[in-house]
Amino acid sequence: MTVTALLTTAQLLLVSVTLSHGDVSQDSPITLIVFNSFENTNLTYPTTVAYRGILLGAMRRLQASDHSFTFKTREDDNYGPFLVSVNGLAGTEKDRTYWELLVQSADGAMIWSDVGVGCYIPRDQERIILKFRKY
Ligand code: B12
Repeated sequence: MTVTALLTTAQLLLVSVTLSHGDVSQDSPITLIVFNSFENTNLTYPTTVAYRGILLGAMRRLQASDHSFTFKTREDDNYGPFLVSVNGLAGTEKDRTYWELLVQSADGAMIWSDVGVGCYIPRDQERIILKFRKY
């Protein structure tokens, strides 16, 4: 095989990997909003998520880089990590409080996430709202 043929094969492989896997080096900017519905206060944290990465990963990145943001999860056998507390404030069964997970896309549409932080994959420019509320 000539050098040109080898190069062409390598280029074809690269194109096919890129098409199937996307640009793996690209992190997406997202915003985390911590909203306490009882006190009507919110804190805004710009952060990033890995390409097709989960929300929990973005929250861990943020916690590691910004010490004003902390959170704790509890592992559920069926659904994975349940978000128990944010910035030291925990939901309790006694008060029937919890951290709800809402998502606002770049076009402003708001959705209620039907999966938890371990399964949700944020998209570019999304605003993730962690809302402390009653159930
Ligand atoms: C009640 C309920 C809740 C209550 C639980 C508190 C309580 N003490 O009752 C509250 C309101 C807190 C809740 C919250 C959420 N829930 Co819910 N919840 C349910 C529901 C209706 C019943 C669960 C139950 O009582 N089972 C019976 C008991 C005996 O079994 P259990 O194993 O002990 O149940 C516990 C777990 O289910 C856990 N739990 C409840 N919801 C969730 C969600 C996640 C992601 C995790 C890890 C655990 C978890 O809390 C239960 C009580 O301790 C189920 C649907 C269903 N019919 O099963 C959805 C369900 C489990 N919830 C779901 C979701 C998506 C959420 C939220 C992410 C919604 C949101 N957008 O905020 C949040 C969790 C956010 C967070 N903080 O991590 C999904 C999970 C799907 C998935 N693959 O992730 C389900 C299946 C409903 C659906 N739409 O499909 N939930």
